[in-house]
Amino acid sequence: MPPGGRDQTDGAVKERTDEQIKEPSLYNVVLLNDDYTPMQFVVDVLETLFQKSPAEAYRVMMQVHLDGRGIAGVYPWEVAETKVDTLLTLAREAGHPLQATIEDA
Ligand code: TYC
Repeated sequence: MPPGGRDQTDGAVKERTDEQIKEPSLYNVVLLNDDYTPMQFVVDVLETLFQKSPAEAYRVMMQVHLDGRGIAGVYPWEVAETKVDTLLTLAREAGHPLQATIEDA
């Protein structure tokens, strides 16, 4: 029987007892500073794409502006990838050089 599979004991359903549920690994979406992307554009994407409040979006944008980088959000891998794809597409379409990376959380 494969791990976690069922057997045929008297028609009873056996509970899985030999495997633990694993939470998905999490990844930081990290925004990088540049000299050209307007502050308001960064605040807007933090609000719309990363569901930040206006105050939190401004705080994260200023952290990136002053420190060079900052965490926009923490997600499972495929969500983080999609967020970065969307972010880069929005930035490119608006003509801004905004960049982001994914790192282990
Ligand atoms: N440094 C940019 C400016 O002065 C603002 C900025 C903030 C750009 C955050 C990118 O990820 C960024 N207009």
